[in-house]
Amino acid sequence: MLDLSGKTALVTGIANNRSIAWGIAQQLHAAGAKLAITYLPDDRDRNKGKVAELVEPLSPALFLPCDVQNDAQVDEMFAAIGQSFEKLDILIHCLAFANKEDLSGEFTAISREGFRLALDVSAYSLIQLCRGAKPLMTAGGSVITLTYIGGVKVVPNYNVMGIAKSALEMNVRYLAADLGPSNIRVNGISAGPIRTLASAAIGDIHKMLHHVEEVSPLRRLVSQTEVGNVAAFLASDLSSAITGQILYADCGYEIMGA
Ligand code: NAD
Ligand code: IMJ
Repeated sequence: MLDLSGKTALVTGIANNRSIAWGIAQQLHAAGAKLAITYLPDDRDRNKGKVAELVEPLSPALFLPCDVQNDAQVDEMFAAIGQSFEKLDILIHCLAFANKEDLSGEFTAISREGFRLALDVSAYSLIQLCRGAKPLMTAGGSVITLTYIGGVKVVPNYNVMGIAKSALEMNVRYLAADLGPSNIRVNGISAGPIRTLASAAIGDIHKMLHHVEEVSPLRRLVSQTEVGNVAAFLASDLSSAITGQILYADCGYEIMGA
């Protein structure tokens, strides 16, 4: 098992026990990292309770609200981390959002507001979180985001999220170039399709999952734990020369032509 003891990690994007971020948090914890975990607050704080209960076994040092559309809340989150942690080593960006009606039907139907929302939450937020993390990453750092092949190739219904992932992947490269001199690495994991809250809501997802099971070289889907292991590697010093890259954790699906 790789060693992350002495390292601290900020993990965003846990909604429930199927979240990719949950798989990542578990593997970072298993490797010995100290965790700050965030949740997306809702009106009645129901999400807070749910996520708090789920992550309790990982005994996070910090548990904080973080809606990336709320600049003041993001600032408060980094202030709290700065006060509690000597330094921050690892940032996990594992979130995306588009209006549900923009994830099916005609691509040309996307509204200016729907486009803005998807790009804001799913792509701009990586820049925003890197800016906040930079002054805390005093011993260097590793930033990891989650992306999908729909940002490179056309996947039915992915629509505006494809544009957002494309922007996110280019953000990875510009951020890697910008933050490299501070010894902060920035990489993306392009995960194959996984059953989560963010995919369950999608029409035809079952067909898509079945297709990947049939076509991928490993003839199966990737698991949250396997994505977590790739994240642990990218977070660790074992990957110290890797930055600006998108690593596919998709059971080989990306190499196939048909
Ligand atoms: P998920 O629904 O469990 O996670 C999405 C997270 O985004 C949730 O925790 C949600 O609270 C958070 N979020 C949404 N809006 C937010 C905001 N304004 N501020 C802060 N957080 C916000 O689903 P998931 O599949 O685990 O998705 C995590 C990441 O993995 C996403 O970037 C997604 O695009 C990516 N991904 C998913 C798959 C898949 O098939 N599930 C494949 C490749 C990549
Ligand atoms: C999402 C839409 C269309 C096709 C899709 C997906 N396929 C996969 C996903 C084939 C695998 C899941 N994915 C990779 C995502 O990035 C999902 C992002 C997402 C999902 C929702 C659903 C609920 C909602 N808004 C969302 N915003 C982003 O209201």
